[in-house]
Amino acid sequence: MTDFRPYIEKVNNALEECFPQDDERLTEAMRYSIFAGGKRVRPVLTMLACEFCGKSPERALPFACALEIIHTYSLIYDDMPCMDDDSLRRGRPTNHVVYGEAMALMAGMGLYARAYETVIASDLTDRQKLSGIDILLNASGFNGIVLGQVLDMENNKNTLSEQDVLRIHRLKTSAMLEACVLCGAVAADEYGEKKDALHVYAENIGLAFQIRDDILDVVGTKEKMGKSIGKDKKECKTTFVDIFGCEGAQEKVKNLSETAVSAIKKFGNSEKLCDFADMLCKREN
Ligand code: GRG
Repeated sequence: MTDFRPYIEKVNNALEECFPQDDERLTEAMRYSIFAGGKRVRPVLTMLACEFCGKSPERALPFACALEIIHTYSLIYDDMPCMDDDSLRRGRPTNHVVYGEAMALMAGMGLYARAYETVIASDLTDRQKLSGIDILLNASGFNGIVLGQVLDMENNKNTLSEQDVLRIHRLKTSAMLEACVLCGAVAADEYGEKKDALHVYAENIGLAFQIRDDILDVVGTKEKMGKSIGKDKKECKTTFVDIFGCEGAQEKVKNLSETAVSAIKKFGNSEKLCDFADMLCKREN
């Protein structure tokens, strides 16, 4: 199994450069969530996609950071009282619990802007920057996680079909994972077959990742997950566990992972992405 820690270390070092410490409470609030111990799934995936396309994974670091920053911003907003109203995230009190709602709102906006500044200030080419920003805006905008969140806000009557749940998962979670591999491909100047294969891979691991999240919301522990569990049931959200049961849902995870892996396996250099898919399907947090 590939050791992903060296990738995580590179991401953390690059994120340090994006958020130098100063005396502003806003900086403290942004750093609080960025360095709260997230798994760094999205930035590592971005780097692996670039490497799969035959270029050094470090080339994709500006996009990797931008994706982790946008993801962190979405988590701060997801936890706010007007959304999921949660007090625990990444094993710590949520941003608004520590800094207050108004500051959490500002920290989120500051993070979102910083994501794009990070790309613009990088030494990527203008074409890479423009393509990457287009991908980031699509995934984080009203055709991506914002719409996914809105549909999920309305998912509170336990009445959705499998297709409805799939749509929410695609928008809320897969869109960002797809953006990761597409940005990785852009950083490697790959616009052909490998990019298409990566897209299929990410659509499938994105869904698998969210279904595993639904399962862990039922069988996981607060300590391992670092966030509240049992929320889907409490909020009457339809999930894959409701539709297929825990075992059936895990079977879906396995099938999706196999489809993801088969999309990239015909190319060389796919071992790390295969290991990554495997790790995501078996994750306990
Ligand atoms: C702020 C852009 C923006 C949109 C607002 C709140 C919101 C709309 C969207 C939230 C989307 C959301 C919370 C999706 C959940 C995806 C998910 C499975 C998150 C957990 O990801 P992990 O497990 O978390 O990678 P860590 O903490 O390890 O990074």
